[in-house]
Amino acid sequence: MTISQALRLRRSLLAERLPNRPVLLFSGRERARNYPGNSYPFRASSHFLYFAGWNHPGLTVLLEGGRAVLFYDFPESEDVVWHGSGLSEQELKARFAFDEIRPSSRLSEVQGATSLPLAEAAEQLEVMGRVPDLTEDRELAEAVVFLRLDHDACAQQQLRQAGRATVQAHRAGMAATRRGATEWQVRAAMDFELIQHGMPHSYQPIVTRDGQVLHNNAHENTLIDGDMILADFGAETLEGWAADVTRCWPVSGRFSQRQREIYQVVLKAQQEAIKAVKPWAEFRHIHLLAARVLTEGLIDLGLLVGKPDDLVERGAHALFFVHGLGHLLGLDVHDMEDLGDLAGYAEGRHRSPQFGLCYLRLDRTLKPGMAVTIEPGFYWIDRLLDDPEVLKPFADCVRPDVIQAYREVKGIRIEDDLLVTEQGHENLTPGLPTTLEEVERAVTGAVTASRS
Ligand SMILES: [Mn+2]
Repeated sequence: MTISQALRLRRSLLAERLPNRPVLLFSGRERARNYPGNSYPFRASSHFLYFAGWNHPGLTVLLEGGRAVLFYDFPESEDVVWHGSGLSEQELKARFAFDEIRPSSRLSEVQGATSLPLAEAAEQLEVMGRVPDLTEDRELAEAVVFLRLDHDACAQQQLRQAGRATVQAHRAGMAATRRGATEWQVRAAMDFELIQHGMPHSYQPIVTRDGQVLHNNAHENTLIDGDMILADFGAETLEGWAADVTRCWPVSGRFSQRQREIYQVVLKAQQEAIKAVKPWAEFRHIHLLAARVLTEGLIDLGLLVGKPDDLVERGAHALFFVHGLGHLLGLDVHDMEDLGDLAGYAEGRHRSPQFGLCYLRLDRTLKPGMAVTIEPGFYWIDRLLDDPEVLKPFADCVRPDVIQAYREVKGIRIEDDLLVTEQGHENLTPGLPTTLEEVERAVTGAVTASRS
């Protein structure tokens, strides 16, 4: 399925769900870096990309009855001097299946259109000097969520592409890791792979020895023996589809005993969770399954004491596994999170107030065509584990003396991307070192032959 076929299909499916309702979608504006002539790299709104395909700023598309009208001003001669003439009308129509292209001045003729609840929409229209009758539309948002949850053949291809480039980047990061290198140097080796694929990141990379800081985007540290890299790093294809993968590996090429123990526990939780990914499974149950497997492992190691089910119900595991098991994946790395929990939570379901569970981003029944991440983790977060007030409610089930011995583990997360299929699931990020032995071999270089 080509991109233009996919775009036509998506537009007609939207028209089927919302007949007689014209919809305006906006690509968004370039963001100035202090002054307009120097902008941040542009990335169009994902809803726009899904239906219009063209990653270009300042665009509006009108979807009506399955047709797509692009509002676009072809560059004037001064623009051509600086930026080139860009795609011609014929090229735009052929590549993105636009039925018609109108100058943006004709946007004012659009009557009674709705759009998604995006601040971006109002802002872009204001810049164009024209605000048509535009209302926020919950039914439209629900229809878009319905369609974007179910990845078509074109989207699946894109997700696989993003996955493949991401796997190569992680392998390159493992191979480039050595004592005395900086985190930046490891990241550079990973970036090199993406750039070779012509792909940007799908989110700000995490490549750090301090994986216990959950969203740590700094790379200044010099690596020493005993450190472990946590890399949460994903590619985005040219059409905008994301991968999201995390691996951890030891700088020395050998995990320490404590790292090894915890890594095995997290890996088992991940593997059990992946096995449970299939149509009609409840993602919340898979999250709780992973929490239970992790808790059993921590009981075996002596960090926790008690019955696994009781501990999970009380949220004791969340002292270490603070976040949710995963999230939707698609054009956004947390797909459609711009719509709040409308995509992540099925109708009538809401976030739990409990610490840990409140960070679960997905509570839906899995269906074929959905893509999700599976990413359990263990974190030694001193703000939590050194605080007697935090530990107090768990005084009967945590062993502070044993916990202290695992401080050196810092953060371990193992994350893969899964497509739900009729038969169960497809791993979109296969072939990445995952077991302790595979990871150690990849760091020490014994795995280079399999990269060709
Ligand atoms: Mn993720």
